[in-house]
Amino acid sequence: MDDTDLFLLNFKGFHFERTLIDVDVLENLDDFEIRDDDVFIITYPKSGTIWTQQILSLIYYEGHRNKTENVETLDRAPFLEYNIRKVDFSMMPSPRILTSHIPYYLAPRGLKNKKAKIVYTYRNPKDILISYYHFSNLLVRLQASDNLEQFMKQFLDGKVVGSLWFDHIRGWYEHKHDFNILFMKYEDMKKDLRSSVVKLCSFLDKELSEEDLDTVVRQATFQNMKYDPQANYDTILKDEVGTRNDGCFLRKGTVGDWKRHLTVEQNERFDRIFQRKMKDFPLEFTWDINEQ
Ligand code: PPS
Repeated sequence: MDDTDLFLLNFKGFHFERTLIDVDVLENLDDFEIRDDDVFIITYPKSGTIWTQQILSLIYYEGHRNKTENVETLDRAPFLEYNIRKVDFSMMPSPRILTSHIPYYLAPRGLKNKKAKIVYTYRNPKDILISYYHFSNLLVRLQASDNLEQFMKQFLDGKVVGSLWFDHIRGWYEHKHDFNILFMKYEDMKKDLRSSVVKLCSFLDKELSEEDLDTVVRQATFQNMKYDPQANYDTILKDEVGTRNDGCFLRKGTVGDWKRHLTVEQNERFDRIFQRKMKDFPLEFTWDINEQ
């Protein structure tokens, strides 16, 4: 057993965070009862999960939009496998918004029968790497790294929660016909949040007035979420999960931060692996917001 195994639990070839996972939940994932109007947010870690949770909960629930309900984003769209607040999913009112990092092959049977909708948010993997590096050093339940090189090796070996990014996105994309799934690109959301919200509404069959759309967009900006205690995870991380430093979950929220961190050699190495693994992969990635 190396240090990595203290933090990771391998279930059917996929790495989960050991201390937050309930193996019973994993054993029963296949039978998890799906409702027709469920919507799942599925992501590889650090790809824009909380952002999508926030947007979808604002689209679906007027009480969140007009702030008459005081519910944290995590509880509006709880994690299926990291059920840290022990939500009884069967008691959640419909439509339920549920969140997960699972790979396509662990998805509940009902999802494979296209019973519910899935929003899969993806992000360029170099920014994920940097975001994940900071997050791993922040959270006591993740393995800290002395430097980026050490973390990059783990990330590229899939020895992190969520396993290999390449496998996660490829798996979901190549099996997209088995699911009712929409792929949302983090960088597109960053470039034009309003259009992204409109796209989501159309997929979810939700009609919002122009005014409501404006409200969703306003409340889902990085600046708003960072200072919104319901959305920024500050209390949850510090009090319930445990942190090592004063870092924030909503750290920067930008595109292209990797340029400030990767050396030329690291970047070239990353590119070589990316070319090899993602050859012929149809989705396009945006590495820098100014490139378009
Ligand atoms: S997790 O741990 O998997 O749930 O993390 P996840 O929520 O997927 O990813 C966290 C990163 O998303 C950024 N974020 C945002 N970016 C832009 N706009 C908004 N509104 C927003 N909300 C969250 C967050 O800052 C993390 O990225 P980094 O690069 O670390 O800042």
